[in-house]
Amino acid sequence: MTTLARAAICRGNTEPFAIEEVQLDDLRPDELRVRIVACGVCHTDMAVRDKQLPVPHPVVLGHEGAGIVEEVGSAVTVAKPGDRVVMSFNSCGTCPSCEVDAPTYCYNFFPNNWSGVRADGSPVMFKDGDKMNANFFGQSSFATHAIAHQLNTVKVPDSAAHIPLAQIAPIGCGLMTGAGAVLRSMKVRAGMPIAVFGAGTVGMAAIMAAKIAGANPIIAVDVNDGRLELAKELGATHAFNGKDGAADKIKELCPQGLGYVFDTTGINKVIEEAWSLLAPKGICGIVGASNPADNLTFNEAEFMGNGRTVMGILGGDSDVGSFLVELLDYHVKGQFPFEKLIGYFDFSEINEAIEASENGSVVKPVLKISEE
Ligand code: CXF
Ligand code: ZN
Repeated sequence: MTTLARAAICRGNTEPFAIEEVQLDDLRPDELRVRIVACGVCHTDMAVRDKQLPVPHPVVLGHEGAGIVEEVGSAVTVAKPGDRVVMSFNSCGTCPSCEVDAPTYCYNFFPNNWSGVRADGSPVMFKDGDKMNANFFGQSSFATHAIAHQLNTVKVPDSAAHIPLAQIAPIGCGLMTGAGAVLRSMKVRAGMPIAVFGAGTVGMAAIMAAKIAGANPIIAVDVNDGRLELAKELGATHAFNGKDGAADKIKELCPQGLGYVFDTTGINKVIEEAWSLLAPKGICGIVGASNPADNLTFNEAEFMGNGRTVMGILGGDSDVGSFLVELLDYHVKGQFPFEKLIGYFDFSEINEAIEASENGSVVKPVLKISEE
């Protein structure tokens, strides 16, 4: 028997998201139905709205959901009805990347996250009896209810029982990406200098994680002075405006070069300049969404002679389950204070939340969808 839900339907960027009635399919053995309490808004939702990613329209987006499990399929072991859960991206669990706990590079990422249907082609959502594209990142959490999966659902540990789900919701995307880039992908060493370019959710998470790792100095670069102030509150030891000779200031501060540069801007000229600031054995981590036509140019002799690494990073090399629990532990201890990035909106204000994300007035908008 299908479940009735209300979902925000995206029909492109010429009309606002509209909250309408939909029906959710019955659960498969490895699926959970989650009553959504809250969902963060991410720039990837807007990239899909703007057709920059190959997700079919109309579609129900939202991929930073948190909620309470209502029902589970027969093979689900990650959570049971009544559990508080947070959701992240989905993966196949069996490809060569998943086999080595690197699901962000899942060979079957598209069918499991962006096809609009389950990986086997069946719809998870209907509207007036017709298929509705959903299963976005294995959830589609801009809705009162979502079908999630065994591999993208994490039970919130009891140690975080006192933290509201609305606060925890955004942990499964940008926060995980920035923190994972520092702690898992680049494995930042204590005492080494790092510069983070772009102080949005991913950059701020990287700065908080760099502090956890003991990096020093931790340099934030952005073009927005308000963001730079917040970056300092979260752990940056220095903050330079990118419009104001940031590279020269970094060279003056760290004449031997930087152990790590981390780019979240996706702007090739920013990345090339950041790369030029690296010390011997330095790592340049890249996560920013870029123009698909862009290339990067590096001097080959400097690249080889200094033993530099240029590292493309997806989702902070997160393995979902254990890493999200680790990040929640840092959050509970006050070492990962991402609540400072959040601005809350009612579900009915979804278009205002998106606007706040796009105009930069809120770093991480979170929609409150139901009471906990
Ligand atoms: C994703 C990209 C693929 C891995 C998880 C995070 N980004 C979403 O916005
Ligand atoms: Zn995202």
